[in-house]
Amino acid sequence: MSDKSFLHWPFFEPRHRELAERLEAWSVQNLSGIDHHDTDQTCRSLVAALGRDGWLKFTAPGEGDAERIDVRTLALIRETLARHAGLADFAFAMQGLGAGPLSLFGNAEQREAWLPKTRSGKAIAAFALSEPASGSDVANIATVASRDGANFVLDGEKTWISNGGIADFYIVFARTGEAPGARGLSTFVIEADNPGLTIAERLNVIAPHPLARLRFEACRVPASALVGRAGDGFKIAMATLDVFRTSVGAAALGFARRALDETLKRATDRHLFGAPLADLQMVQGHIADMALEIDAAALLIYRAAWAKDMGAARVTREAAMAKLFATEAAQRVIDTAVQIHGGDGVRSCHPVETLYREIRALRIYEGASDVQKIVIARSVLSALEH
Ligand code: COS
Repeated sequence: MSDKSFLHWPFFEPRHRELAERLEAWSVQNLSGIDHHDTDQTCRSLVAALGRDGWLKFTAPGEGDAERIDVRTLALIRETLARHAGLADFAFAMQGLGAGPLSLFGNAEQREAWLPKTRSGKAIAAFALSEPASGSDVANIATVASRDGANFVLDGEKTWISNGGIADFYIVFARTGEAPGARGLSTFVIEADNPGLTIAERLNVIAPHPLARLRFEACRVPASALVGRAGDGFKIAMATLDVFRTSVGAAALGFARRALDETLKRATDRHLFGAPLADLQMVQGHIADMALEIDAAALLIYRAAWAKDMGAARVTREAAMAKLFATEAAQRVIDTAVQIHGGDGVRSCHPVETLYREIRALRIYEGASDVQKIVIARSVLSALEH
């Protein structure tokens, strides 16, 4: 049983504690024995189940709910799902990231067209930002959207697109040329069945999930596909990432908590030199380090989430710190868990072996660790100027 004492930290309200308890029970019921062979089908089923049982409504605001996304809720859901099953966290998170630009910047028609479907699990969303020649350097995006009368025509490629191949719509960032660099990008919502959009390649990675390279060839969309204002694409991408980067840290935290849970089981069940592993001071040292990294990561994550929920205009630095620390710390925690499990730790499909594969990409996607350091350093340095 994972440590739940953090739920009594002052960042949380009673509704957060109630939700964490309900989701824990739901996860125990619904997330055992997830099939990792056909990840397309598994992710479709997970989106449908998460939608059916009301969890996806927290990925985008809508009727009867809070007006804004509650980042503490997003983070709590991601850490809980990640602790039970990485693919469930993936299915939830990508629905949020794909719907994010619509809920934050979309007009009423766009929100009405898509958000009820993403919230109920009836449409799968994807966020298409990275390109073969620009992952970290977003201002360098080469996909072009040229105006043609009342339409835009997109040409270019996007890669590492999660949900690529199973999504019903893609949020696509392309160059519209209002200005050079970051000020000349715009955001579009494009349906998967647009004839100008094809899946150029499906990509296999160490922790498999739906992932693809997309090709846009004379991909024609009406002006109504533009999300926010032309030229604001970079800011829309960054503001969306400001919300969701904290939740990547939360997923890493969920993986790390699971690694500690598995380690505690191992250290008490397994005997060595005539006593449980947990009696060895060297093992106790590892357990202390793991618990410390987990609490430090949780503090940074829920600080960033709480600041955003309290109405901070920008949490770029807090979100970058949360993502950077939590993903790097989780990698260390999981590596220690593998070590303490000995041979079992590297056995295919053992829980800690799965975690070891799952954590790696989180230090890369939605802003690699080095990018987070740039963001943090710029923020610290710019404070000197004011
Ligand atoms: N929210 C709102 N506006 C933002 C912002 C944010 N978080 N971050 C930057 N901006 C604005 C800046 O204020 C600036 O506006 P002005 O032109 O009006 O001054 C503009 O956007 C350009 O910002 P900046 O000069 O910082 O752009 P850079 O090209 O130097 O940005 C980094 C560099 C590395 C920070 C950025 O490209 C980045 O975060 N890259 C990683 C992207 C990523 O996560 N990729 C993974 C794909 S998603 S899986």
